Amino acid sequence: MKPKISFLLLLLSLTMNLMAQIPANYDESKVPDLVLPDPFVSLKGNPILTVEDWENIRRPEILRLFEQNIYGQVPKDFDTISFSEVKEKDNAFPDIAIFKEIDILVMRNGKSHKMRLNVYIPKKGKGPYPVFMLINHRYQEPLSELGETGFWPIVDLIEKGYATASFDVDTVAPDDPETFTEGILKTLYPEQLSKKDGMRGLGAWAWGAMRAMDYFENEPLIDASRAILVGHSRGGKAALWAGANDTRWAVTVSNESGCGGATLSRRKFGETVHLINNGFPFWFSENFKAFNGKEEMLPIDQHMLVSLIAPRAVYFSSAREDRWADPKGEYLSIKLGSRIYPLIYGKEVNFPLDFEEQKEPIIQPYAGYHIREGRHNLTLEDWSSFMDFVEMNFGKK
Ligand code: GTR
Repeated sequence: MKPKISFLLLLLSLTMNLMAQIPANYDESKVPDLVLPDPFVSLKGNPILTVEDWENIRRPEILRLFEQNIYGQVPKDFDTISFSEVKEKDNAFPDIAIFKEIDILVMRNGKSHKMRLNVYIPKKGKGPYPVFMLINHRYQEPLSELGETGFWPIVDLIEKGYATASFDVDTVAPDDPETFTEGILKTLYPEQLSKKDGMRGLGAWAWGAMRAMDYFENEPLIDASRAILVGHSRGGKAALWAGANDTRWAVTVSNESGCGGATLSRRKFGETVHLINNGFPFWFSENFKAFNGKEEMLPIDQHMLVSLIAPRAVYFSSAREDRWADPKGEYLSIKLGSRIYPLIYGKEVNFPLDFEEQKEPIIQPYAGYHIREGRHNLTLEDWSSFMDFVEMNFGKK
């Protein structure tokens, strides 16, 4: 290598290292004034006022902008999908639930990939049951511990009359910078790896949620028209992206998904685009890296994910001490994004309070929110508000 080039490369890597060390901002007075892209003006500059214009013009534009700039493509094509029941483990809750371990086998271009879905269906009452589906990145913990921590409170959900399912993200794309391609990216969609707007980890997990939905549509004991997709943190980012792409989800829930999920990137509070791309370079598309430190150049912000989920229901939750995920940004994002319900769909949705005054959960049709005390985690307290929100929404149908 010529000395001049190697010096430039050295300088570049030093600058990148320095940037990576920029500490997160937690000072509200240093948050930039928010100038957000308008969901209701098309790329051609035309106002979007009707459901027709929204669904035919603006919604596809926004979806494509998220795909191109943040999450990458979500390939929807495959040749075959099949579901088979495997029984390896005992059912931890034999008195109250039927437990099914389902292998979902997907084939494309002569190659196949298998992902595992764990499903619990109530024994009491009469199906088909509505289902809570969790994108799980903590699956390695024993089931009993998950039950205790409330991360996946199977018993509570079953007792309330819901079926519940979850898959371990690693069975779709490992959550690891070295091995993330060792799932569907290598077997089913290798061409994505060479694209700047190609799918990466989060997109793959969203794809996994869609295949779980394919299974629900084939399971007579489950009511796929009343399916709720839940994700915590990185799982919440994937859940929002799946909810935006796949209109079969009746409700999408993000728990503390923060940067690249629920919160507004332009606030640059807590985790930033640069910090997340540096920490997790395999989660988002390559194109997202161009916005490191340049959030204001993004043609979209995360409140527009909410508008992609409408008119279906959406719920965000935050934890007071989870400043890395920027609770205020999460609240503003749903407050601003949910304006689509009244403005386009003529449905009443109100977030009357400022973030600082927000205490009680907002349980109302279409869009809800809560902030609880404590740290970054998915707890029973969170789930019980999700269930309240779902009950209110399904009751209204
Ligand atoms: C953090 C990451 C966050 C969030 C979190 C989690 O380390 O910076 O974006 O995804 O992990 O998934 O718990």
